[in-house]
Amino acid sequence: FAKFHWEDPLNVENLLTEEEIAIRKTFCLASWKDGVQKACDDDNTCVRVSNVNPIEFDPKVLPEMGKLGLLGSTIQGYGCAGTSQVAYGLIAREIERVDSGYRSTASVQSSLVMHPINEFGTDAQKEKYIPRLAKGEIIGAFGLTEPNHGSDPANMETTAEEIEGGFIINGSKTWISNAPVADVFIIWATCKWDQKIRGFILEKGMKGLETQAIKNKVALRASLTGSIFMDSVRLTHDALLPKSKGLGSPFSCLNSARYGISWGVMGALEDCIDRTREYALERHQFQRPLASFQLVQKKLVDAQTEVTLGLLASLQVGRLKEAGQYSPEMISMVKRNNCGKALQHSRIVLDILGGNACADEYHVGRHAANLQVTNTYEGNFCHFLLLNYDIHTLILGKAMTGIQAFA
Ligand code: TGC
Ligand code: FAD
Repeated sequence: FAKFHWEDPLNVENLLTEEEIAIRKTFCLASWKDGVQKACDDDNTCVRVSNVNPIEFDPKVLPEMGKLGLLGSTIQGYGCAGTSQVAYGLIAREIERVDSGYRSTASVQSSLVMHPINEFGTDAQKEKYIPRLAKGEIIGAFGLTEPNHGSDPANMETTAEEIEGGFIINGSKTWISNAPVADVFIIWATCKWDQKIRGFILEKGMKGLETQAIKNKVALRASLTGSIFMDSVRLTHDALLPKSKGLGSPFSCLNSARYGISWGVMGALEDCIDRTREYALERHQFQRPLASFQLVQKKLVDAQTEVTLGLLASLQVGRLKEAGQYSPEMISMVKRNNCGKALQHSRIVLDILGGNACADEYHVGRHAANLQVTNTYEGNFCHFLLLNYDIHTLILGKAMTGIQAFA
C-alpha cells in the first residue's frame, strides 16, 4: 500500500504540476502569523500587523504580497506571474491558512480590481494600473454593493451620465473591502444613456469622492471595509472600462473571486485542524490525551475528510477553468460547499479547545468567526445568515429546475 498522509489523505499534491507545488511551498506565509495575532489583540476594527498605529491599515501587507507575486497571479504580462488557475487557488489557500482577511484583501486586488482592468480595460489603462497593483504599490477596491441593493445589484442606484468631455457619477456603495485605503476604485454604475451597467475607474482624491471606514466589525478584522460616496464625480472618457457592458461584467469578476474563496476557506479549515489536533494530543483529561477519545477523533476525521473532498472539487473546477470549460454554476457549487463545510467544521473542532476556544491565542475562534463572513459576504453579514450559501443554492436550483427563484 501507499503511505497514508493524514494532511493529504487522497494525495491531492499528486495532481499538481511541479510549478504549482513550488508556488504552494514558496507562498507558505509562516512569517506572517505573528502579525495576525497582533491584529486580533486590538480592540478596534483595523488591520494590525505592526504596533505603529492601531487604527490604520498596515500598508506593508499588499507590497509584501506583491513581492511574492501573489497579486493578479493569473494575468499574463504587466509584471504579473502568469500562473495557472490552480496556482491562484493554492495561493488563496495558503494566505487564508493565515487569515481570511488577508485573503480577502488579496482577492479584491486580484479578482475584483486587476481582473476587470485586464478584461475590460484599454491598453493604456492596463499599463497605467496593473503593474502598480501587482506590486501592491497601490490598493484597489470594487464597488458593486449599495446601501439599498446587495443581493440585487441589477437595481443599483449609482448612475453615470455622459457630459462633454466625460461622465458624471452619482451614488454610494457600502461594505466595500479596502475602500478606506484604496487608491483606485472600480465602480459599477447604470449608464443613463442606455440603462446598461458599466465599470469606471475612479481615483482617490477626485472631487466629490469620499470614503468612510465601517468600524467595530466582529470578524474579518485583518481586512478593512468601508462606504464610498460619489457626489457628481467628474470623470474623463478614459475612466470608462470600455469593454464592460451589462451585469455579466461584474459577475465575471465574482466568478474569479468566488473560485479563489473556495480554495481559501479550505486553508483556513486546515489551520483549524492542525491546531486542534496538536491541542488534542497534548491536553489530558481522565488521565488520557483528548485525542484518544473517539468523539474527538471523529471531529478531526470529519473535518479532514471535508477538506480533502473540497480541495479535489476546487482543483477540478480550476482545471476546467484553465481549459475554458467551466460554468458559473460549477463555481457556485464549490463556493457553496467549501464555505459551508469550512464554517461548520471549524465550529465543531473549536469544541476540542474547551474553555480555551474563547482565547484568541488558539486562533481557531478567529478562523470560525472569519468563516462566517466568507459564507455571508456578498451577503448579510450582520444577521449572520448564509446569504452566499442561499444565493448559490438558488443559482444551482435554477440550473437544476429551470425555474428562477430569486424574484
Ligand atoms: P441574472 O438575470 O441571473 O443575470 C444578469 C446577467 O448577468 C449574467 N450572469 C453572469 N455572467 C457571468 N458570470 C456569472 N456568474 C453570471 N451570473 C449572471 C447573466 O447571463 C445575465 O446576462 P445577460 O447578458 O442575459 O443580461 O441576474 P439577477 O439580477 O437575476 O441576479 C441573480 C443573482 C441573485 C444570482 C445575482 O445578482 C447575485 O449573484 N447576487 C449576489 C450579489 C453579489 O454576489 N455581490 C457581490 C459583491 S462583491 C463582494 O462581496 C466581494 S467580498 C470580498 C472578497 O471577495 O473577499
Ligand atoms: P441583502 O441583500 O439585504 O440580504 C439580506 C438577507 O436576505 C440575506 O440573508 C439573504 O439571504 C436574504 N435574501 C436576499 N435576497 C434573497 C432571495 N432572492 N432569496 C432568498 N433570500 C434572499 N460588496 C462589494 O461590492 N465589494 C466588496 O469589496 C465587498 N466586500 C465585503 C466585505 C465584507 C466583510 C462584507 C460583510 C460584505 C462585503 N460586500 C462587498 C457586500 C456584500 O457583497 C453584500 O453584503 C451582499 O451582496 C448582500 O447584500 P446585503 O448585505 O445588502 O444583504
